[in-house]
Amino acid sequence: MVALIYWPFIQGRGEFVRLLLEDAGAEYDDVARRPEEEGGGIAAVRGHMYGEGPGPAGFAPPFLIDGDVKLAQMPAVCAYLAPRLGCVPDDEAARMRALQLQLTIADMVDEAHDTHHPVSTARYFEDQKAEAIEAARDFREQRLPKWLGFFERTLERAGGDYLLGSEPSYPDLGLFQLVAGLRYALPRAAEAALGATPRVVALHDRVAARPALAAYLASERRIPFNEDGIFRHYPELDG
Ligand SMILES: N[C@@H](CCC(=O)N[C@@H](CS)C(=O)NCC(=O)O)C(=O)O
Repeated sequence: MVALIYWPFIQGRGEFVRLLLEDAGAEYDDVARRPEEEGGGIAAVRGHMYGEGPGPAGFAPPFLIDGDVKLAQMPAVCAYLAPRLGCVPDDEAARMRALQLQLTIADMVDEAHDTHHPVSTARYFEDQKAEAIEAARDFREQRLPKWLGFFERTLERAGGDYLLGSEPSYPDLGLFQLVAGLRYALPRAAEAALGATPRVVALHDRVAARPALAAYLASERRIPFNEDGIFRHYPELDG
């Protein structure tokens, strides 16, 4: 059984890995969600940031442990798991294309995060609120439609129901999570932008309806969005 090590109180970047595992019905140990006295909690994440576990440490969670293998960086973790879980086609070009799309999703995740932390991740939102209001305006007016437009065109060109064509793969789960997160963080701006990207909305709904994911999303394993994560709802940033 693989182990996921990620902050236990947010969806964050760990959620992209959880979605993959949950969709495949895989058993996994979500280590930090165990109580601290059972090896979980924040202490588990800190331990793995500073050298615990097999192999060299990655810089920041999510971390995946599979036997002797320890990996960090969300897209790399997903690319490692996907062939093992049957969530990416076999041929190399399709696998690299899936990774390309997941890296693009990760880039957009960074930008969404930086709307509330445009100056520094090391400072509180309240200490960079004026800059955040400005950054969020540019994100809402320019970047959000541009990013979603890219995924809309990708779906159109793919000619099927999914980003790679007729078969679902892990970036589809990632795009679902992006839409869910944006709707939570910036409900007005997200609905306005999504109005122009019907294929992205349909993809979100198709992924949400996958039986294993629907069960996961309704379960207590799905941590609710909150103001500690990547997608934070601060009304002043939504225009
Ligand atoms: N590019 C990395 C980013 C990892 C990352 O920034 N993790 C955050 C949580 S989502 C963290 O714990 N950062 C700790 C730090 O930067 O000190 C990825 O995609 O996994």
